[in-house]
Amino acid sequence: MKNKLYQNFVKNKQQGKKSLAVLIDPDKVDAYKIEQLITLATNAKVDYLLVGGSLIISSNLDECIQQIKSSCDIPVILFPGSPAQVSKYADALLYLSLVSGRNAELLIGQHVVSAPFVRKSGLEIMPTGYMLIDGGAPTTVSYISNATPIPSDKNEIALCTALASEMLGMKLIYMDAGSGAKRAITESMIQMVSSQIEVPLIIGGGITDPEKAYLNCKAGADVIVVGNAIEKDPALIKEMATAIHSLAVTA
Ligand code: 1GP
Repeated sequence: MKNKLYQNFVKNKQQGKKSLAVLIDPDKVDAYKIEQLITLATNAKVDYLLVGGSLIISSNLDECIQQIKSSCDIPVILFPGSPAQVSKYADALLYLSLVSGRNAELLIGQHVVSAPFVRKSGLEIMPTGYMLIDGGAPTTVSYISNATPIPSDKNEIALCTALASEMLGMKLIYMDAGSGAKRAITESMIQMVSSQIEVPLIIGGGITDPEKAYLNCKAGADVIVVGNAIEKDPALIKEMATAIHSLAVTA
């Protein structure tokens, strides 16, 4: 089926089913760690594995994804910090446009340069309006992107940015406080944005406990992304998944 994973996102949203995506930074894992994460993720029924990072130094992206794909059925979605992080071994690509910033390179420039090989990769492409929200301190993504994040209390800016992205044709909105953010995105911002957009909403950055993940979902997040907290304590996968999956499915 064309756009199989995206159809899955949409179906889950319609049914009120909330999902957990575990973010794997290829720089921070070795083969042993990947195996450990996959076992925990499979047992916890994790919905997606996101692979990528704002800055990747090692060159083991393909190997990392091949290992994941050979040991589990959880869909692998690329979350690239640059066009160099495109691997044909994944299932899909968050085709990110940094809509909260005014850096033309990250809005469209890098997409133009990499378009032919992204198309050739055969990956499912998910056009994503990527919004950086201030998380209380500079993060790797805010530094690398050279873009000012949306202030954490400016819900209306977040809403207008998300609405504009949706009207421009973005199929997903990803609001991110940045990896390791001191402050995760507020429920009031999530609520305001989710109540007025139709496409699935991904939330991440600084989510360290299951209660926060649960509250984010109740506020309207469809997919919760957790990276750092799980890197530090992989056993958290189970608690996060249980909290997120505990929300009632409506249809
Ligand atoms: C970062 O949203 C992701 O882009 C995940 O953030 O590592 O803080 O969980 P954390």
